[in-house]
Amino acid sequence: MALHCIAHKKDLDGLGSHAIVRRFARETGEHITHYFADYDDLAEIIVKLSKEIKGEKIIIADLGYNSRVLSTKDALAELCTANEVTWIDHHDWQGGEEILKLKLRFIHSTELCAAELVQREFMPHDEVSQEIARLAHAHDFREESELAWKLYDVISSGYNKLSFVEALSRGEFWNEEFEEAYSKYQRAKEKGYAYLEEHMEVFNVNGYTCAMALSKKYLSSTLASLYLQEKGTDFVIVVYPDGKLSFRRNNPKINLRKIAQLFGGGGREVAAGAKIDEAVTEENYPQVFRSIIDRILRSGVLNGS
Ligand SMILES: [Mn+2]
Repeated sequence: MALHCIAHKKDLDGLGSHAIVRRFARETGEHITHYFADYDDLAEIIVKLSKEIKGEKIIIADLGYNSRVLSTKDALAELCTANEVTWIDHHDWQGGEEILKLKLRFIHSTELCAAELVQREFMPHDEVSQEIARLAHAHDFREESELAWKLYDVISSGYNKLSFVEALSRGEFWNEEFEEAYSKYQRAKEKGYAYLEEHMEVFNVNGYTCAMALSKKYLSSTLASLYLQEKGTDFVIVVYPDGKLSFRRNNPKINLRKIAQLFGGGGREVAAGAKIDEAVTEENYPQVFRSIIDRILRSGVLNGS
């Protein structure tokens, strides 16, 4: 039986999940195909596979549902009926109940990261998989682990995802190529932070403070938002040139999921994302910032402070 692994492409949890499934496939001798997905292309992959494969095993990991996935429910239903689908995730599934009625195995916990769930399910006694899961957990839960954060920088540097997954799946957690990608990315990161600093504004929204900044594309939303969070404002918004928005908070009273929903996005209370239909440039970003703040003010989601 052939195995198809669809998992998040942007962080150690997603690529770690890929690596553990790859190790599992090596052990069972199954042919594996990896799909490096994000929320904007998951629906497309589902539609494509629903037309192409039958009688195979599909593992979806570290990806929650979103409105685009809901809109491809028929294709997903077809995919689940014709194949053996396991969906492993740790995001908030409130609102995704329709999907869970389909013929699929759903493994979920918000206490663990996706790679840990994948490891427990597929490689429960394998030490290398346990180590991958441990590193993914450290990064996902923002814990201290030098290696986990260095690996995350390698991913953020644009390192080839399949090569990365292959190395991890062989128990190779660091090598010369990783080192080179990592050091190059340190210089890019410094530039990215300087740019963020120069394109940042602090707003007052219904009594809450918000640091918002325009980021270069190569600075990941995790790194950019962590940088802004250090400013100590109640919440932060990272804005990307393509209109992508990333929300994080310092103040637990703020529900970021609700704010992201104002812009057609979603996520969790503690971390959420959205996208506006507008390119954000050096020229228009102050107006874009203002209109984002205005929309939050008008919505009243932060009222009651
Ligand atoms: Mn994750």
